Amino acid sequence: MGIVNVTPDSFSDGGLYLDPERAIAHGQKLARDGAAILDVGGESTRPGAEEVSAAEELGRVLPAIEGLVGAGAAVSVDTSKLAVAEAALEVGAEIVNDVTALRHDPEIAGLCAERGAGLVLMHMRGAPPTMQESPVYDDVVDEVKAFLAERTEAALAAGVEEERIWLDPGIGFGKDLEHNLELLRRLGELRSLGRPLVIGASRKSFIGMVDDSASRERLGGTIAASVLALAEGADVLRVHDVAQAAQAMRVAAAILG
Ligand code: HH2
Repeated sequence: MGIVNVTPDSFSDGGLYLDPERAIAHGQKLARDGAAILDVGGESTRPGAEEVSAAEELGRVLPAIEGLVGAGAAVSVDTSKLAVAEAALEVGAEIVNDVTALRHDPEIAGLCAERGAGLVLMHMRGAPPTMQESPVYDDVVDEVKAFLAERTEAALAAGVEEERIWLDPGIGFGKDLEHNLELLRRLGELRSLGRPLVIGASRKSFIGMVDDSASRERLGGTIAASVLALAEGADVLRVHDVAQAAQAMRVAAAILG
């Protein structure tokens, strides 16, 4: 899954692809580099980020989604807003990637059910403005797992087909360094949820906490986390640097058999 951030303020590439033409060209490059899905987002969820309006978010993502769908790409829309999800599916997006797991707009579940769209449910403790203020867990893996199981039930109750639900432990969302490392180390425990696992470790700050690197200098750490996630059973890797990650995945998969 290649990341297309149509935002002025994303933590590692904010402003680079705010112009729709640039976003489309970037998405097409990621597809050529090996991305099976392009995840288009119009609102940063970095720690401390403020919400943007649905109108603003729509104005950012719709032209990029239309252009990428028109070019033959499979697109997911990274949004928590019903209006944005609805318009994105209308122009051909196939998946809604909701980092709030239906807590912001529960009606997204009914929308996905009705349209037969895929749905990514992600774990987040708190909300972006405050989520990194001393998160506490008894057992982060058990708590994330219980949350994802409960959110899956909510999606199923709204009519979403089980086969269309993917789950994501939300690396960096309301977790400190040790929580992120433990989730990656014990990712295999989430396999028993029975749904494909999405991992978004790309360029995240936990990498910088290990080696003091800046966000644009975390490719090696991204690859390390992604390869180990693959070995633990991750199915979808959400990354900025698709060419390098895809090569790492091919080689890791060949070794793992
Ligand atoms: N991470 C980000 C955004 N959306 N979706 C899923 N399913 N999993 C993730 O880990 C995830 C996500 C944050 O990364 P990015 O889009 O690069 O930054 P920003 O939120 O600042 O735009």
